Amino acid sequence: VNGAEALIRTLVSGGVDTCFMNPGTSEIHFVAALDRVSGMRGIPCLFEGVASGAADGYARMAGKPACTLFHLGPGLSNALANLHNAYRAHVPLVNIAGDHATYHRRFDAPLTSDIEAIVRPYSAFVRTPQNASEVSQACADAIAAAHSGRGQIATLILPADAAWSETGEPNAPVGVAKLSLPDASAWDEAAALLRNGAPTALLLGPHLIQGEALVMAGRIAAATGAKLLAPFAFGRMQRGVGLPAVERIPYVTADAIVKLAGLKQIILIGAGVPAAFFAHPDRPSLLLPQDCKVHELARVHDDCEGALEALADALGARQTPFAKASYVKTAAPHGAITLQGLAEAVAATLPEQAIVIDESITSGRGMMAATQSAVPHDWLVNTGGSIGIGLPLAVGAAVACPERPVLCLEADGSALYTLQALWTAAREKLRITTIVFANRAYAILKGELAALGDNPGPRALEMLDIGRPDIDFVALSKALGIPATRATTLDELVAALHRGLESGAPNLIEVPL
Ligand SMILES: Cc1ncc(C[n+]2csc(CCOP(=O)(O)OP(=O)(O)O)c2C)c(N)n1
Repeated sequence: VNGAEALIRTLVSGGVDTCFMNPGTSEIHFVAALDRVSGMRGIPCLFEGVASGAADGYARMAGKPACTLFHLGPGLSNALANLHNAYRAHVPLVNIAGDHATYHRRFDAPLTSDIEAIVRPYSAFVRTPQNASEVSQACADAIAAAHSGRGQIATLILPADAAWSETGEPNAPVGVAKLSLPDASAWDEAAALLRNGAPTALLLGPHLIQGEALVMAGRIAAATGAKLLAPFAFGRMQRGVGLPAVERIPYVTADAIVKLAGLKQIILIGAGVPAAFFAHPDRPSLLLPQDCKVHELARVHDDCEGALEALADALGARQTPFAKASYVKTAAPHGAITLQGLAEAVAATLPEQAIVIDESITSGRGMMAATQSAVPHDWLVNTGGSIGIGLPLAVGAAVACPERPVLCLEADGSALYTLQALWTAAREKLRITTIVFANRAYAILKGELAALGDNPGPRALEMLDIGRPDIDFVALSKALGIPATRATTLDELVAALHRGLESGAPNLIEVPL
């Protein structure tokens, strides 16, 4: 076998069987190996940011890493914005970039760059095997690193000669480290705080707003009266009927401060001290009241679930019934489009076990409230503030969960960073319904500009308009292979959502605002 085949075999035997890729010449041996090694599904993406965002969405839903394949430093650089989001989502990801053959680098051919330096800020692990015989072990170590803690980005840089040279049968075993529990004093102190009667919140990090951990948090909340909070940026939240409700800290600093006002104690479980998205000259960076005591029960890469269970035991809350959201059927809205009406249309049509990808920015502020008591579903949002994640996340989530409908709520400006994701969704026949909220503006930034106080000038305002020329998302979608329609009333939107979500195929709805 050559190094590329050894790599793919090691990936597949380590459970990594999906590769979102945009390859070039230096990765062509990896591509060729797809026909010689079975078990790896290659998914072509037309821009690297689609591949990195899809790998993030895949990992959030599959709970295991996909791999990516990028073309040297430039391909990797195109992937970085969504690698940033994946890094912030604490997902496992095996990130592979090709490089020139080891002996070719010194000739400074045009694509030469310092690949390790480009990717290091987002990678918990970076390894460049120097020859084919090092590839399998490097890959096994990368998979282990991707799985360690909560999930991390492990980058493998594969020189072309390490890919094409012959080597022995790959047999590197993948070892996975266990998560460590914090010291018992951490939950004893948390239990004492929860018993003292002061207004308290649990701030739940990634992986605690889903599954058993979410239920356990609900039991603790029911036993103690504590509030359940999630940061504004989270990877995946399970919600809807039957589950404990978790409140999301709002994006707008003033709203976040109001939400947290009155808290005397906060217990961090895999989450950091809540901070504003941006600093502002006359607002605080930290959102908690000044007299709020902060206790860290566990850090994100600890065994947070174990710590939560230990805390429940310390409180005698293991079996306490938790408060469940009860089902509320939302009536289908009618008439002219309003933001509240959009949220109701989503709540009224959301199918059971839908995966909602929310990059709706200003058009979707009412969506989570409207769907709190809907049928059970998952909610995925932007974790790193780098827009252009929604359409790729939808691709990754749909690949991970082909039997579940995916609803992608996408603002028009954000959609245009990674629109090529629609082509991958069409090619793979993914079950994604995308709504594009076409307000023809960077509306959130218009709000920021207005908040500066002086009347915004026309030249400044023009920078935030994306309606000149008008962008036709129906035509763009059709051009990329996805049937599309335009909904100009709530009735049309509800009908299009029913049709689209039931079609089992990709489709897109443009909603002009
Ligand atoms: C990669 C990246 N580039 C630029 C920004 C800055 N930015 C934040 S929001 C925004 C515009 C959002 O517009 P749109 O997606 O249409 O949503 P709207 O505000 O209109 O609801 C921009 C450019 C960013 N967050 N990430």
